[in-house]
Amino acid sequence: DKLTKAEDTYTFDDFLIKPGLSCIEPNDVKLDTQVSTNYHLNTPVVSSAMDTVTEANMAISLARQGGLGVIHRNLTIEQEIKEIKKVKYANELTVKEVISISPDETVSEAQQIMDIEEISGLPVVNDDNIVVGIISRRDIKPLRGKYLNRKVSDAMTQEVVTISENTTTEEALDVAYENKVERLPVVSDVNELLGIVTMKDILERKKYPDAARDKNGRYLVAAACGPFDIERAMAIDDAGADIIAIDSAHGHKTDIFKSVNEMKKNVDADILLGNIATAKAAKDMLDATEIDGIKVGIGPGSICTTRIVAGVGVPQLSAVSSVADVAEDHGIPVIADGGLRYSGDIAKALAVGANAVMLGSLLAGTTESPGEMTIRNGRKYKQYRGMGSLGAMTGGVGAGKDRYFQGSSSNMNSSKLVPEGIEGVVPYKGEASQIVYQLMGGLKSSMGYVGAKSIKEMHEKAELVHITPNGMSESHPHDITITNESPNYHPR
Ligand code: RVP
Repeated sequence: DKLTKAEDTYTFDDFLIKPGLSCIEPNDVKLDTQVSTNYHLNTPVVSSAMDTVTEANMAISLARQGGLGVIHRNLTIEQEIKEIKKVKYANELTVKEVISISPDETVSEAQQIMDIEEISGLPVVNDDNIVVGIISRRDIKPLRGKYLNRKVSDAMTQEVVTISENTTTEEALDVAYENKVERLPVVSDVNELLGIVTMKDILERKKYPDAARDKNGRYLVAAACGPFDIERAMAIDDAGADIIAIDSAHGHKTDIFKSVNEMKKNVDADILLGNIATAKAAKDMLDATEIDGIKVGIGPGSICTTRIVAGVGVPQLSAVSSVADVAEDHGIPVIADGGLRYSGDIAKALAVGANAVMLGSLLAGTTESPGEMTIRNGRKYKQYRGMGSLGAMTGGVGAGKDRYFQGSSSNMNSSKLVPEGIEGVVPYKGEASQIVYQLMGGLKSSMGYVGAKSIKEMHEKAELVHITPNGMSESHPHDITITNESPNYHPR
Protein backbone atom coordinates (compact mmCIF):
# COMPACT_ATOMS: atom_id res chain seq x y z
CA ASP A 1 0.00 0.00 0.00
CA LYS A 2 0.99 3.60 -0.48
CA LEU A 3 1.86 4.23 3.13
CA THR A 4 4.28 1.35 3.56
CA LYS A 5 5.92 2.30 0.26
CA ALA A 6 6.35 5.93 1.32
CA GLU A 7 10.02 6.94 1.70
CA ASP A 8 11.39 8.38 4.93
CA THR A 9 12.52 11.95 4.36
CA TYR A 10 14.48 14.35 6.51
CA THR A 11 15.48 17.91 7.02
CA PHE A 12 18.26 19.93 8.64
CA ASP A 13 17.30 19.21 12.26
CA ASP A 14 17.26 15.44 11.66
CA PHE A 15 21.00 15.22 10.99
CA LEU A 16 24.37 16.47 12.16
CA ILE A 17 27.65 16.38 10.29
CA LYS A 18 30.11 13.88 11.74
CA PRO A 19 33.47 15.33 12.78
CA GLY A 20 36.31 13.69 10.84
CA LEU A 21 40.12 13.49 10.77
CA SER A 22 41.35 16.92 9.75
CA CYS A 23 44.39 19.09 9.26
CA ILE A 24 42.29 21.97 7.94
CA GLU A 25 41.93 25.25 9.79
CA PRO A 26 38.84 27.31 8.96
CA ASN A 27 41.10 29.95 7.39
CA ASP A 28 42.55 27.41 4.94
CA VAL A 29 39.11 26.71 3.52
CA LYS A 30 38.18 27.90 0.02
CA LEU A 31 34.50 28.52 -0.64
CA ASP A 32 34.45 28.97 -4.42
CA THR A 33 31.75 27.02 -6.19
CA GLN A 34 30.08 26.54 -9.53
CA VAL A 35 26.62 28.13 -9.55
CA SER A 36 25.74 27.40 -13.18
CA THR A 37 27.48 25.95 -16.25
CA ASN A 38 29.40 29.14 -17.04
CA TYR A 39 29.63 31.00 -13.75
CA HIS A 40 31.32 30.37 -10.48
CA LEU A 41 31.09 32.23 -7.18
CA ASN A 42 33.69 32.76 -4.49
CA THR A 43 31.02 32.46 -1.79
CA PRO A 44 28.23 29.88 -2.10
CA VAL A 45 25.43 32.31 -1.26
CA VAL A 46 22.61 33.38 -3.56
CA SER A 47 19.84 35.73 -2.42
CA SER A 48 16.19 34.91 -3.05
CA ALA A 49 14.30 36.48 -5.95
CA MET A 50 11.83 38.10 -3.58
CA ASP A 51 10.52 41.66 -3.45
CA THR A 52 11.58 42.02 0.19
CA VAL A 53 15.05 40.55 -0.42
CA THR A 54 16.74 41.33 -3.74
CA GLU A 55 17.02 44.46 -5.83
CA ALA A 56 20.26 46.11 -6.96
CA ASN A 57 21.55 47.00 -3.48
CA MET A 58 21.42 43.40 -2.25
CA ALA A 59 22.84 42.08 -5.53
CA ILE A 60 25.78 44.52 -5.37
CA SER A 61 26.50 43.65 -1.76
CA LEU A 62 26.47 39.92 -2.48
CA ALA A 63 28.57 40.22 -5.64
CA ARG A 64 31.19 42.18 -3.67
CA GLN A 65 31.38 39.30 -1.24
CA GLY A 66 31.65 36.74 -4.01
CA GLY A 67 28.00 35.68 -3.98
CA LEU A 68 25.06 36.35 -6.28
CA GLY A 69 21.79 38.27 -6.05
CA VAL A 70 18.73 37.31 -8.05
CA ILE A 71 16.67 40.41 -8.85
CA HIS A 72 12.99 39.60 -8.19
CA ARG A 73 10.32 39.88 -10.88
CA ASN A 74 7.51 41.66 -9.07
CA LEU A 75 8.55 44.56 -11.30
CA THR A 76 7.78 45.69 -14.82
CA ILE A 77 10.33 44.49 -17.36
CA GLU A 78 11.72 48.06 -17.51
CA GLN A 79 12.10 48.20 -13.72
CA GLU A 80 13.83 44.82 -13.62
CA ILE A 81 16.21 45.94 -16.37
CA LYS A 82 17.01 49.07 -14.37
CA GLU A 83 17.99 47.02 -11.32
CA ILE A 84 20.17 44.72 -13.45
CA LYS A 85 21.94 47.71 -14.99
CA LYS A 86 22.56 49.28 -11.58
CA VAL A 87 24.49 46.15 -10.62
CA LYS A 88 26.32 45.90 -13.92
CA TYR A 89 27.46 49.53 -13.88
CA ALA A 90 28.22 49.62 -10.15
CA ASN A 91 31.89 48.80 -10.56
CA GLU A 92 32.66 48.71 -14.21
CA LEU A 93 36.39 49.34 -14.39
CA THR A 94 36.31 50.84 -17.83
CA VAL A 95 33.16 52.86 -18.36
CA LYS A 96 32.61 52.55 -22.10
CA GLU A 97 29.74 54.95 -22.60
CA VAL A 98 31.79 57.99 -21.70
CA ILE A 99 30.34 61.45 -21.70
CA SER A 100 32.81 63.75 -23.42
CA ILE A 101 32.80 67.32 -24.68
CA SER A 102 34.13 69.18 -27.72
CA PRO A 103 36.93 71.78 -27.27
CA ASP A 104 34.68 74.36 -28.94
CA GLU A 105 31.91 74.18 -26.34
CA THR A 106 31.83 76.67 -23.49
CA VAL A 107 33.03 76.14 -19.95
CA SER A 108 29.51 76.73 -18.66
CA GLU A 109 28.25 73.92 -20.93
CA ALA A 110 30.91 71.61 -19.43
CA GLN A 111 29.85 72.62 -15.94
CA GLN A 112 26.20 71.92 -16.69
CA ILE A 113 26.96 68.44 -18.01
CA MET A 114 29.02 67.65 -14.92
CA ASP A 115 26.19 68.84 -12.67
CA ILE A 116 23.50 66.87 -14.48
CA GLU A 117 25.53 63.67 -14.80
CA GLU A 118 27.01 64.02 -11.31
CA ILE A 119 30.57 63.55 -12.54
CA SER A 120 33.57 65.71 -11.85
CA GLY A 121 35.47 65.61 -15.13
CA LEU A 122 35.03 65.23 -18.88
CA PRO A 123 37.47 64.08 -21.54
CA VAL A 124 37.65 66.61 -24.36
CA VAL A 125 37.57 65.08 -27.85
CA ASN A 126 37.67 66.52 -31.36
CA ASP A 127 35.31 65.55 -34.18
CA ASP A 128 37.27 62.34 -34.79
CA ASN A 129 36.89 61.26 -31.16
CA ILE A 130 40.60 61.90 -30.52
CA VAL A 131 41.42 62.98 -26.96
CA VAL A 132 42.76 66.54 -26.94
CA GLY A 133 42.35 67.37 -23.27
CA ILE A 134 40.41 66.83 -20.08
CA ILE A 135 38.35 69.33 -18.13
CA SER A 136 37.45 68.90 -14.49
CA ARG A 137 35.81 70.91 -11.75
CA ARG A 138 39.32 71.70 -10.59
CA ASP A 139 39.97 73.53 -13.89
CA ILE A 140 36.70 75.43 -13.72
CA LYS A 141 36.65 76.39 -10.06
CA PRO A 142 39.24 79.17 -10.20
CA LEU A 143 37.42 80.77 -13.13
CA ARG A 144 34.95 83.31 -11.81
CA GLY A 145 31.48 83.54 -13.34
CA LYS A 146 32.56 85.98 -16.05
CA TYR A 147 34.89 83.45 -17.64
CA LEU A 148 32.24 80.80 -18.04
CA ASN A 149 31.71 81.78 -21.68
CA ARG A 150 35.27 80.83 -22.51
CA LYS A 151 35.89 77.86 -24.73
CA VAL A 152 36.65 74.50 -23.18
CA SER A 153 39.93 74.46 -25.12
CA ASP A 154 41.09 77.51 -23.12
CA ALA A 155 40.32 76.04 -19.73
CA MET A 156 41.10 72.33 -20.16
CA THR A 157 44.25 70.50 -19.14
CA GLN A 158 46.04 69.65 -22.35
CA GLU A 159 48.46 67.06 -21.06
CA VAL A 160 46.18 64.15 -20.49
CA VAL A 161 47.41 61.08 -18.67
CA THR A 162 45.87 58.15 -20.52
CA ILE A 163 46.08 54.37 -20.38
CA SER A 164 45.66 51.69 -23.01
CA GLU A 165 43.02 48.97 -23.07
CA ASN A 166 45.51 46.39 -21.81
CA THR A 167 46.46 48.28 -18.64
CA THR A 168 45.92 46.17 -15.52
CA THR A 169 44.18 47.45 -12.36
CA GLU A 170 47.51 47.65 -10.53
CA GLU A 171 49.16 49.60 -13.35
CA ALA A 172 46.20 51.96 -13.61
CA LEU A 173 46.40 52.59 -9.88
CA ASP A 174 50.13 53.38 -10.13
CA VAL A 175 49.55 55.76 -13.03
CA ALA A 176 46.72 57.53 -11.18
CA TYR A 177 48.82 57.87 -7.99
CA GLU A 178 52.01 59.01 -9.70
CA ASN A 179 50.20 61.65 -11.72
CA LYS A 180 47.77 62.61 -8.97
CA VAL A 181 44.76 62.28 -11.28
CA GLU A 182 41.28 60.98 -10.50
CA ARG A 183 40.33 59.71 -13.94
CA LEU A 184 42.21 58.05 -16.75
CA PRO A 185 40.85 58.08 -20.28
CA VAL A 186 41.42 54.74 -22.02
CA VAL A 187 42.69 55.36 -25.56
CA SER A 188 43.65 53.44 -28.71
CA ASP A 189 47.05 53.61 -30.45
CA VAL A 190 45.91 56.76 -32.23
CA ASN A 191 44.60 58.40 -29.06
CA GLU A 192 40.95 57.67 -29.82
CA LEU A 193 38.73 57.69 -26.70
CA LEU A 194 37.62 54.14 -25.79
CA GLY A 195 36.48 54.59 -22.21
CA ILE A 196 37.40 56.01 -18.84
CA VAL A 197 38.68 54.51 -15.59
CA THR A 198 38.18 56.38 -12.34
CA MET A 199 40.16 56.11 -9.13
CA LYS A 200 36.96 55.28 -7.27
CA ASP A 201 36.39 52.21 -9.45
CA ILE A 202 40.00 51.07 -9.09
CA LEU A 203 39.88 51.38 -5.31
CA GLU A 204 36.57 49.54 -5.11
CA ARG A 205 38.06 46.73 -7.16
CA LYS A 206 40.96 46.44 -4.72
CA LYS A 207 38.64 46.55 -1.74
CA TYR A 208 36.66 43.49 -2.91
CA PRO A 209 39.22 41.06 -4.30
CA ASP A 210 36.83 38.10 -3.99
CA ALA A 211 33.91 39.76 -5.77
CA ALA A 212 31.94 37.69 -8.26
CA ARG A 213 32.59 39.21 -11.67
CA ASP A 214 31.80 38.54 -15.32
CA LYS A 215 34.52 38.28 -17.96
CA ASN A 216 34.55 42.07 -18.33
CA GLY A 217 35.11 42.54 -14.63
CA ARG A 218 31.60 43.76 -13.88
CA TYR A 219 29.61 42.36 -10.95
CA LEU A 220 27.72 39.17 -11.63
CA VAL A 221 23.95 39.41 -11.42
CA ALA A 222 21.03 37.06 -11.89
CA ALA A 223 17.42 37.98 -12.53
CA ALA A 224 14.14 36.15 -12.13
CA CYS A 225 11.72 35.34 -14.90
CA GLY A 226 8.46 33.43 -15.14
CA PRO A 227 8.67 30.10 -16.96
CA PHE A 228 6.58 31.25 -19.93
CA ASP A 229 7.71 34.88 -20.13
CA ILE A 230 10.05 34.71 -23.12
CA GLU A 231 9.73 38.46 -23.70
CA ARG A 232 11.07 39.19 -20.21
CA ALA A 233 13.79 36.56 -20.55
CA MET A 234 15.08 38.19 -23.74
CA ALA A 235 14.88 41.69 -22.29
CA ILE A 236 16.76 40.89 -19.09
CA ASP A 237 19.33 38.92 -21.07
CA ASP A 238 19.88 41.98 -23.27
CA ALA A 239 20.18 44.18 -20.19
CA GLY A 240 23.14 42.09 -19.03
CA ALA A 241 21.78 39.49 -16.60
CA ASP A 242 24.40 36.74 -16.48
CA ILE A 243 21.99 34.17 -15.17
CA ILE A 244 18.21 33.92 -15.55
CA ALA A 245 16.47 32.18 -12.67
CA ILE A 246 13.24 30.63 -13.84
CA ASP A 247 10.94 30.96 -10.97
CA SER A 248 8.21 28.39 -10.51
CA ALA A 249 6.59 26.81 -7.46
CA HIS A 250 6.62 23.53 -9.43
CA GLY A 251 9.36 23.19 -12.02
CA HIS A 252 8.67 19.53 -12.80
CA LYS A 253 6.29 20.27 -15.66
CA THR A 254 6.48 19.32 -19.31
CA ASP A 255 5.15 22.67 -20.57
CA ILE A 256 7.86 24.46 -18.55
CA PHE A 257 10.57 22.23 -20.05
CA LYS A 258 9.28 23.11 -23.51
CA SER A 259 9.14 26.82 -22.84
CA VAL A 260 12.60 26.88 -21.25
CA ASN A 261 14.10 25.13 -24.29
CA GLU A 262 12.61 27.87 -26.43
CA MET A 263 14.03 30.51 -24.07
CA LYS A 264 17.45 28.88 -24.11
CA LYS A 265 17.60 29.35 -27.89
CA ASN A 266 16.98 33.08 -27.50
CA VAL A 267 19.27 34.10 -24.65
CA ASP A 268 23.00 34.12 -23.85
CA ALA A 269 22.53 33.99 -20.09
CA ASP A 270 22.79 30.73 -18.16
CA ILE A 271 19.43 29.39 -17.02
CA LEU A 272 18.64 28.10 -13.54
CA LEU A 273 15.44 26.12 -13.38
CA GLY A 274 13.34 25.25 -10.37
CA ASN A 275 11.96 24.46 -8.05
CA ILE A 276 11.96 20.73 -7.74
CA ALA A 277 12.36 18.30 -4.84
CA THR A 278 12.78 14.76 -6.17
CA ALA A 279 15.33 12.67 -8.06
CA LYS A 280 12.68 11.88 -10.68
CA ALA A 281 12.11 15.59 -11.31
CA ALA A 282 15.87 16.12 -11.71
CA LYS A 283 16.13 13.21 -14.18
CA ASP A 284 13.14 14.38 -16.22
CA MET A 285 14.36 17.97 -16.23
CA LEU A 286 17.89 17.10 -17.29
CA ASP A 287 16.65 14.69 -19.97
CA ALA A 288 14.26 17.26 -21.43
CA THR A 289 16.25 20.50 -21.19
CA GLU A 290 19.72 22.02 -21.53
CA ILE A 291 19.58 24.10 -18.36
CA ASP A 292 22.65 25.30 -16.46
CA GLY A 293 21.62 24.80 -12.85
CA ILE A 294 18.80 23.46 -10.69
CA LYS A 295 17.05 25.08 -7.76
CA VAL A 296 15.71 22.72 -5.10
CA GLY A 297 12.97 23.35 -2.55
CA ILE A 298 9.25 22.77 -2.41
CA GLY A 299 7.83 24.21 0.76
CA PRO A 300 10.84 24.70 3.09
CA GLY A 301 10.72 28.52 2.96
CA SER A 302 10.14 30.37 6.22
CA ILE A 303 7.23 32.27 4.63
CA CYS A 304 5.87 29.37 2.60
CA THR A 305 2.56 27.60 3.26
CA THR A 306 2.58 25.21 0.28
CA ARG A 307 3.05 22.15 2.50
CA ILE A 308 0.08 23.19 4.62
CA VAL A 309 -2.21 24.59 1.94
CA ALA A 310 -1.52 21.91 -0.68
CA GLY A 311 -0.11 19.18 1.56
CA VAL A 312 2.78 18.89 -0.89
CA GLY A 313 6.56 19.03 -0.46
CA VAL A 314 9.67 17.10 0.53
CA PRO A 315 11.70 17.93 3.66
CA GLN A 316 14.61 19.92 2.37
CA LEU A 317 17.68 17.88 3.27
CA SER A 318 16.25 14.81 1.51
CA ALA A 319 15.15 16.92 -1.45
CA VAL A 320 18.61 18.46 -1.88
CA SER A 321 20.38 15.15 -1.42
CA SER A 322 18.29 13.26 -3.96
CA VAL A 323 18.41 16.00 -6.61
CA ALA A 324 22.16 16.52 -6.09
CA ASP A 325 22.88 12.83 -6.70
CA VAL A 326 21.26 13.02 -10.14
CA ALA A 327 22.60 16.46 -11.03
CA GLU A 328 26.17 15.50 -10.14
CA ASP A 329 26.12 12.76 -12.77
CA HIS A 330 25.21 15.41 -15.35
CA GLY A 331 27.71 17.97 -14.02
CA ILE A 332 24.92 20.44 -13.27
CA PRO A 333 25.12 22.63 -10.13
CA VAL A 334 22.40 22.52 -7.48
CA ILE A 335 21.17 25.39 -5.35
CA ALA A 336 19.41 24.54 -2.09
CA ASP A 337 16.62 27.10 -1.87
CA GLY A 338 14.76 27.85 1.35
CA GLY A 339 14.53 26.73 4.94
CA LEU A 340 18.08 27.71 5.95
CA ARG A 341 18.10 29.27 9.42
CA TYR A 342 21.69 28.87 10.65
CA SER A 343 25.16 28.51 9.17
CA GLY A 344 24.99 24.85 10.25
CA ASP A 345 22.04 24.34 7.88
CA ILE A 346 24.15 25.74 5.03
CA ALA A 347 26.94 23.30 5.91
CA LYS A 348 24.45 20.40 5.90
CA ALA A 349 23.00 21.45 2.50
CA LEU A 350 26.52 21.48 1.03
CA ALA A 351 27.40 18.22 2.80
CA VAL A 352 24.61 16.41 0.91
CA GLY A 353 25.71 17.84 -2.44
CA ALA A 354 24.41 21.39 -2.94
CA ASN A 355 26.83 23.77 -4.69
CA ALA A 356 25.27 26.90 -3.19
CA VAL A 357 22.35 27.99 -1.02
CA MET A 358 19.60 30.49 -1.68
CA LEU A 359 18.67 32.64 1.30
CA GLY A 360 15.47 34.57 1.91
CA SER A 361 14.79 35.16 5.58
CA LEU A 362 18.48 35.22 6.56
CA LEU A 363 19.05 38.21 4.25
CA ALA A 364 15.65 39.89 4.76
CA GLY A 365 15.61 42.76 7.26
CA THR A 366 19.08 43.98 6.26
CA THR A 367 20.06 47.47 5.13
CA GLU A 368 20.24 46.22 1.53
CA SER A 369 16.83 44.51 1.42
CA PRO A 370 14.06 46.57 -0.21
CA GLY A 371 11.34 47.96 2.04
CA GLU A 372 10.80 50.44 4.84
CA MET A 373 11.97 50.00 8.39
CA THR A 374 9.25 50.04 11.04
CA ILE A 375 9.67 50.47 14.79
CA ARG A 376 7.60 48.42 17.24
CA ASN A 377 8.11 48.49 20.98
CA GLY A 378 11.42 50.23 20.45
CA ARG A 379 12.81 47.56 18.08
CA LYS A 380 13.40 47.96 14.36
CA TYR A 381 11.82 45.62 11.84
CA LYS A 382 11.57 45.24 8.08
CA GLN A 383 8.89 43.53 6.08
CA TYR A 384 9.46 40.01 4.73
CA ARG A 385 6.83 38.26 2.66
CA GLY A 386 6.39 35.22 0.44
CA MET A 387 6.10 35.87 -3.28
CA GLY A 388 2.96 33.76 -3.14
CA SER A 389 1.45 35.86 -0.33
CA LEU A 390 -1.59 38.00 -1.00
CA GLY A 391 0.46 41.15 -0.52
CA ALA A 392 3.09 40.18 -3.11
CA MET A 393 0.50 38.95 -5.57
CA THR A 394 -1.53 42.13 -5.39
CA GLY A 395 1.37 44.58 -4.86
CA GLY A 396 4.12 45.47 -7.34
CA VAL A 397 3.15 44.13 -10.73
CA GLY A 398 1.78 41.02 -9.07
CA ALA A 399 4.40 38.47 -10.09
CA GLY A 400 3.31 34.95 -9.42
CA LYS A 401 -0.35 35.85 -9.56
CA ASP A 402 -0.51 33.54 -12.56
CA ARG A 403 0.91 30.82 -10.35
CA TYR A 404 -1.56 30.87 -7.54
CA PHE A 405 -4.71 32.20 -9.18
CA GLN A 406 -7.68 29.86 -9.45
CA GLY A 407 -10.69 30.77 -11.56
CA SER A 408 -11.11 32.39 -14.95
CA SER A 409 -8.40 34.81 -16.00
CA SER A 410 -11.00 37.39 -17.02
CA ASN A 411 -11.85 37.89 -13.38
CA MET A 412 -8.46 38.09 -11.66
CA ASN A 413 -9.47 39.69 -8.39
CA SER A 414 -7.76 39.02 -5.09
CA SER A 415 -10.65 36.96 -3.68
CA LYS A 416 -9.84 34.36 -6.35
CA LEU A 417 -6.20 34.10 -5.33
CA VAL A 418 -5.17 31.07 -3.30
CA PRO A 419 -1.98 32.19 -1.52
CA GLU A 420 0.85 29.82 -0.65
CA GLY A 421 2.81 32.29 1.41
CA ILE A 422 2.46 34.69 4.31
CA GLU A 423 3.54 38.26 5.11
CA GLY A 424 5.36 39.41 8.19
CA VAL A 425 8.30 41.28 9.63
CA VAL A 426 11.79 40.25 10.70
CA PRO A 427 14.07 42.18 13.08
CA TYR A 428 16.37 44.69 11.39
CA LYS A 429 19.81 43.05 11.25
CA GLY A 430 22.20 45.66 9.86
CA GLU A 431 24.36 45.07 6.83
CA ALA A 432 24.06 41.95 4.69
CA SER A 433 27.87 41.69 4.53
CA GLN A 434 28.01 41.06 8.29
CA ILE A 435 25.37 38.35 8.04
CA VAL A 436 27.19 36.66 5.17
CA TYR A 437 30.50 36.95 7.06
CA GLN A 438 29.06 35.10 10.05
CA LEU A 439 27.35 32.49 7.89
CA MET A 440 30.55 31.79 5.97
CA GLY A 441 32.52 31.74 9.20
CA GLY A 442 30.21 28.99 10.45
CA LEU A 443 30.54 27.10 7.19
CA LYS A 444 34.34 27.30 7.26
CA SER A 445 34.30 26.03 10.80
CA SER A 446 32.12 23.10 9.69
CA MET A 447 34.53 22.30 6.86
CA GLY A 448 37.39 22.39 9.34
CA TYR A 449 35.63 19.73 11.47
CA VAL A 450 35.07 17.60 8.36
CA GLY A 451 38.60 18.07 7.04
CA ALA A 452 37.36 19.54 3.75
CA LYS A 453 39.34 22.39 2.23
CA SER A 454 36.92 22.96 -0.66
CA ILE A 455 33.23 22.52 -1.36
CA LYS A 456 34.13 19.62 -3.63
CA GLU A 457 35.88 17.93 -0.70
CA MET A 458 32.87 18.72 1.50
CA HIS A 459 30.72 16.78 -0.98
CA GLU A 460 33.13 13.85 -0.92
CA LYS A 461 34.14 13.69 2.73
CA ALA A 462 31.20 14.86 4.83
CA GLU A 463 29.30 12.09 6.61
CA LEU A 464 26.12 12.68 8.53
CA VAL A 465 24.61 11.16 11.65
CA HIS A 466 20.89 10.75 12.04
CA ILE A 467 19.73 12.26 15.33
CA THR A 468 16.60 12.13 17.47
CA PRO A 469 14.63 15.16 18.69
CA ASN A 470 16.56 14.70 21.97
CA GLY A 471 19.80 15.00 20.03
CA MET A 472 18.53 18.23 18.56
CA SER A 473 17.44 19.73 21.86
CA GLU A 474 20.87 18.87 23.30
CA SER A 475 22.40 20.71 20.31
CA HIS A 476 20.82 24.08 21.11
CA PRO A 477 22.01 25.97 24.20
CA HIS A 478 20.00 24.71 27.18
CA ASP A 479 19.45 25.28 30.86
CA ILE A 480 20.55 28.87 30.71
CA THR A 481 18.97 32.27 30.16
CA ILE A 482 20.84 33.97 27.33
CA THR A 483 21.86 37.44 28.45
CA ASN A 484 23.94 38.54 25.50
CA GLU A 485 22.74 37.65 22.02
CA SER A 486 25.37 36.23 19.73
CA PRO A 487 25.61 37.49 16.12
CA ASN A 488 25.26 33.98 14.67
CA TYR A 489 22.74 32.36 17.00
CA HIS A 490 19.17 33.28 17.76
CA PRO A 491 17.08 31.03 19.96
CA ARG A 492 14.00 29.73 18.16
P1 RVP B 1 13.66 31.21 3.43
O1 RVP B 1 15.10 31.46 3.19
O2 RVP B 1 13.41 30.03 4.33
O3 RVP B 1 12.94 32.42 3.93
O4 RVP B 1 13.03 30.79 2.02
C1 RVP B 1 13.11 31.60 0.88
C2 RVP B 1 12.58 30.83 -0.32
O5 RVP B 1 11.18 30.56 -0.18
C3 RVP B 1 12.64 31.58 -1.64
O6 RVP B 1 13.92 31.58 -2.22
C4 RVP B 1 11.61 30.86 -2.48
O7 RVP B 1 12.10 29.68 -3.07
C5 RVP B 1 10.58 30.44 -1.47
N1 RVP B 1 9.38 31.29 -1.50
C6 RVP B 1 9.26 32.60 -1.82
N2 RVP B 1 7.97 32.94 -1.70
C7 RVP B 1 7.33 31.85 -1.32
C8 RVP B 1 5.91 31.72 -1.07
O8 RVP B 1 5.17 32.69 -1.03
N3 RVP B 1 5.46 30.50 -0.86
N4 RVP B 1 8.21 30.85 -1.18
